[in-house]
Order: sequence, then structure tokens, then C-alpha cells
Amino acid sequence: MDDLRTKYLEAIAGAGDESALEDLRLQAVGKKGEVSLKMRELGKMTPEERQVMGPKLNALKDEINSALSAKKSALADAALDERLRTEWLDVTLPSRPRRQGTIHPVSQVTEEVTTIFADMGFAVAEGPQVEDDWYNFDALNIPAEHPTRTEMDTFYMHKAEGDDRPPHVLRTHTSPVQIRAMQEQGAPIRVIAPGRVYRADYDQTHTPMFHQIEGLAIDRDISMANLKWCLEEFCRAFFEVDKVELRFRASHFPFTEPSAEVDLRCSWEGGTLKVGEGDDWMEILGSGMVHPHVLRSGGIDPDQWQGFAFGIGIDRLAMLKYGIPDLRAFFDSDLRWLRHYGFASLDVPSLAGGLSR
Ligand code: 2U9
Repeated sequence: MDDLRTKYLEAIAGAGDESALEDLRLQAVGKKGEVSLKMRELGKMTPEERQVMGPKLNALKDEINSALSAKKSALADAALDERLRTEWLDVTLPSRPRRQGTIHPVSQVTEEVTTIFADMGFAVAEGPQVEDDWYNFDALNIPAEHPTRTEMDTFYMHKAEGDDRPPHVLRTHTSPVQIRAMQEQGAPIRVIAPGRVYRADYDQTHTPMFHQIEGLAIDRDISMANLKWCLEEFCRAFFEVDKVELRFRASHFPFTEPSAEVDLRCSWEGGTLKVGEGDDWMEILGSGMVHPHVLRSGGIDPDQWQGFAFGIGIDRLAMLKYGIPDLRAFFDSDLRWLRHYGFASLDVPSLAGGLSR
């Protein structure tokens, strides 16, 4: 028994790592280990012998187990000491670059507007940005001689000699998307079409590419009253106010009849926009009841169905909400500019900016 004790205590003391220690544990006190086998022999001994050998073997087992765990801690301490001695951190190193990207105000506003109309049951529709002139103009009751169809206003795609396809344009509004949606789905239908549109214009309030979101709702008895409710709900949600007041001004668009431009009651106290109060009116969108010719273009019978449509300029909406003064800033913007308007990297989008409620 003393031999066994010496053998294992010395081996444990000399073990170089945890796996050597585990081997020794199995050899000594594992199920088939030497000490365990000796304990099994107790059964064959006389009671007197067992009374002497039993406690001795138990004490040996405890001693070996204690030595194993003490050695295990010692090995772990030594490993940590070695790491502390050899590994080090240069706290003077520059930090790793963090991603600086941030959502653009136009993308954020597009998402906000889309979500509000989606909550009212409008499905999102998308379509090509290069359209043939039937979808962009004729289907929308814009006649061949209309001034918007000239190259002064519209970007025409180059046509090779012998190409007999109809003229193609960069879409001037997202309305062709709704024509396609009507053709595909028929009535009743409720869709919104967000996206890029193009017009040959460039000054402080116009850029050759800008963003629109247009809505269309067709059913048996949809009226301007439904349109008004829908737009009021939209303004309440978008500008986050309880009270909004809209004013419908008679207007003219080829694709709607009657047509109305919609103004929102507001004030501009101290250069800050306040929605729902004050004596000012701010134009925010155009709208109307869809013209029968347009319904027919979409394959819908105007004697059976009617509905409203509206169009909103996203860029202007973003400028209003975030107090951005010049539309052109969207196109030569940099990170400092985005930060200034509360679009700092990794920030949760907020309403901070020019708007106060
Ligand atoms: C279909 C039928 C009718 C969409 C409409 C307007 C009035 C409008 C402007 C707002 C600001 C364009 O971006 S903007 O300059 N839009 O005034 N848009 S009604 O009418 C439609 C659309 C699709 C099938």
C-alpha cells in the first residue's frame, strides 16, 4: 500500500499537463484503477482484515484525489502565469475602423411612408425605370402633343437606326407601375408604388432624378371622402401629430378627374415647421379620382369601378421632416452632412431636425 502511495503521489507531482494527470487518475482511482481493484478485494477478506484495510484504502483514495486536484490547479496557475508573461497588449495601437455607413434620409422616408400605407392595406408594387411611352404617357391620358412628352422635359433612350420598338423613356412618374398592377391584378386593388423617377430639370427645388411614392385604390364605390381620410391618417402618422388639417385645392392632372392639390395646415415659427397649427398652408401632394381613360388602360371597366390616386415627392417630404434646405444636398451629401441632420452612423433613426411637434 505504501508503494502504491509513493508511486502515485510522485507521478502526480511530476505530471506535465492535464492529460497526463487524467491518465494517472484512471490508473489509480478509475473504475479499473489499482486502488479501486484493491478496494474490491475487501470483500474477500476476513472482517478483522477488512476493518484494518478498509479505512487505509479509503484514506489513500482521498489522498490521491486531493493530490490530483491540487496538481490540476497548480498546472492551470502555471499556464496563466505563462500567458501573462508572454502575451501582451499594445494599448497605444489605433482602434480598428468602425463601419461608417448610415441609412440615407430619402431611403428612410420611403420606408416610413411605405409602412404607413402598408398598414392601411396597400400592397407595394415595383416596375421598370425604363418604360415604353405607352405606359408612361398614353395609358395615363397624356396625349402625344402634351409638352411633358418633349425632350425638353423627358429623357428619351437612344434608338438605333432600324429599331422599330416604341420609344422608351426614363419614367417621369411611378404611375406606369400602377397601370401594370391593374393589368395584372384587376379590380379591386390597393397599391403604392415607391421609386426613382426622372425629369429634365435642375435647380434649387428640382433634380433630374427624384423619388416619388404614388398610391391607387380602386373599388366599387371609393370616393374623395375615402381619399381625404387616407391622407389625413398618413399625415398624422408621418408627422407624428394628433391633429392635422388638410385643404384640397382644385387642380388639373391628365390622369385624374377631378384633381386636387393637397395643402397641410402648419406654421413656420422661427424657421421651424409645426404641423397641425398656425396660419400657413404647405402643399404636400397631388391627388384625384382616377380618369376613366386610365382605368381602361389598366383593363378595368370605369362603369363598374372607380377610385382615387395620389402622388407624393419623397425628397421634399424628407426635407420638410428633417429641416434640409436645399434638395441638391441629397446628391453631394457626405457623412458630416448626414450627421448634421441626425443620421449619424449606428444611431437609431429619430425625428431630430427641423420639425417640432
Ligand atoms: C394611376 C392613376 C393616377 C398619381 C397622381 C399626382 C396627382 C401628383 C406629384 C406629386 C409631387 C408628382 O412627385 S411630384 O412632383 N403627383 O400631383 N400624382 S395624382 O395619379 C395616378 C397614378 C397612377 C394609374
